[in-house]
Amino acid sequence: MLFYPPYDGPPLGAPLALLYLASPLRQVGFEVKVIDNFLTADYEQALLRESENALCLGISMLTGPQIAAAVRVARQVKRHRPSLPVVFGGWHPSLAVDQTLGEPFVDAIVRGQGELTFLELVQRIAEGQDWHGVRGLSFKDGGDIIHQPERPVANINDLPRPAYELVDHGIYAKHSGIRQLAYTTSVGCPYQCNYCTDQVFYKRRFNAYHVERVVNDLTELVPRYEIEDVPLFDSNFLVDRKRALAIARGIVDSGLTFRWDFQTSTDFLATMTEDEVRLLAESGVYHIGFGTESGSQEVLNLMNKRFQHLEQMVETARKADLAGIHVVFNIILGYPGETEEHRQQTFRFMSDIAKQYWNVSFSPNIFTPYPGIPIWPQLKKMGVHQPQSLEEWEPLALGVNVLPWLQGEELRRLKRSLEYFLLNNQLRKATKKIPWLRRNVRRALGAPIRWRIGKNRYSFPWELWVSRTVEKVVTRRSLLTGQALPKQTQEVC
Ligand code: B12
Ligand code: SF4
Repeated sequence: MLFYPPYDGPPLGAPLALLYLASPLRQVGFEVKVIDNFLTADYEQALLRESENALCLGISMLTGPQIAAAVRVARQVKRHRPSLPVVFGGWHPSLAVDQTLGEPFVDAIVRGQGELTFLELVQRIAEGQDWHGVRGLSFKDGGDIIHQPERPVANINDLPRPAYELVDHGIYAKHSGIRQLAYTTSVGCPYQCNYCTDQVFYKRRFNAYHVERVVNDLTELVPRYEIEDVPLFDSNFLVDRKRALAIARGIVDSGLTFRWDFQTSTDFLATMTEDEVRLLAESGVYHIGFGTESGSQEVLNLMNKRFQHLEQMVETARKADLAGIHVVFNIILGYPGETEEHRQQTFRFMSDIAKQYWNVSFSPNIFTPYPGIPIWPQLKKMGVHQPQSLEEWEPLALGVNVLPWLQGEELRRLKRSLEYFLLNNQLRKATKKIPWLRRNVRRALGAPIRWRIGKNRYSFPWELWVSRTVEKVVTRRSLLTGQALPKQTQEVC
């Protein structure tokens, strides 16, 4: 039994981690049940029912909201059938091993890449053998916690295709509104940003499928499951640009039409030619996410992002714009060492890019420290409280502020400048297609907003009051006509 706990937001296709884990198990004859809240609304009851005959329960977990349901379910199942091994895996348990294994309802943790370790463990359970010697596994033995040595990361070309056939993809489409197939062409990123744990998990090795495998998989799976959209879950898709372009060429040559998107860093896209970026678009790439993080080179250096330069962000926006690809620039605010001046630099720099290129949106967030990130020793010295139990990590959703240096008046100013930054971009987008409105709205609101961002002056925020009133009027009018409004995502604009 494999369980994917609910997270906030619509699904991004079926839970890929579980489909990856299921494949090698099914190849040697085990039956695998994938359970999540989208497939089974009464997932807690279903897990209790299924646990009667199960060999073990595997639970995947990220830091944040998934923890609550994972804990609840594991407790219930353990109470119901105490002898059933409960195994946790995924990013959170792998990065906070002792703390997670310290919980009474966890028997073992598969650290890092899971396919081979989990297969070996399940085989041992089925054969009634002990768990000593399973590389990559941490487990309880009586009162002791045993950590087996690390298992080297396997070449992903040697691992089977995820068991997509296990789930009904239409169910996820009902919730997200689009038929999606999550797919990974690579794991690992060669960089070492100080706030990211990819280096801990995948050891900085870019471990990627050969071009033929990706193209064959997609050309087979997309028509089979009537897929419209393929979000890639790679950490940094463009690390090998030649490979990425060959994949795009393969998709074009296949004659299939579907859209796909990925995340990568600006240094890779900026150094591609305009024609190469156009080829990505021609193959269906409609959106790319970038961890641009800051408009200050000093802050980027503090993050250990020396590989990324400001002019590359502009170049990325330009080339993607030419090709008709929408881009999201993620921004981290409040990183240790960032001053208010750095922050203003970021807002000014990003606003300037947005002024030139319509295709750019932003997703700004306050820095949230997750377990295992390399900068933790410095954070502790700076007074950040490190959660002391599994459940203390649960409220750490994106945007939660736990930074002692970003409180009070400074935090209020940050929030205000952020609101102005987002409003400026919303106005820009809202008035894009109507030139006369653009001219007038810009004169009335755009100029003062840009002045505020430039001068860092946010007292008497009349533009925000106006915008909120307009928003309310629009909402009321829509309710009157009975038209359902989508939920506003304030952070992405
Ligand atoms: C897609 C994704 C999401 C999706 C997942 C949706 C879905 N349908 O799967 C969503 C949008 C939910 C998401 C959310 C978040 N994400 Co996210 N996400 C990713 C991403 C890009 C891919 C994950 C993935 O599926 N990979 C493919 C699968 C095959 O790999 P995998 O999940 O790692 O699984 C393997 C192993 O981990 C292991 N394994 C996993 N589960 C289990 C279970 C068992 C029993 C076993 C034995 C093994 C095992 O075996 C698998 C096969 O090798 C990763 C980055 C990355 N490159 O992995 C970030 C990443 C996992 N996310 C991250 C973060 C920070 C978040 C958020 C916490 C941010 C936030 N606070 O809002 C949120 C979670 C909170 C919330 N909103 O619910 C961090 C992880 C931090 C952490 N400590 O958990 C990552 C690593 C990004 C990064 N580089 O920092 N994310
Ligand atoms: S470039 Fe992205 S994936 Fe790579 S280390 Fe930095 S944040 Fe992590």
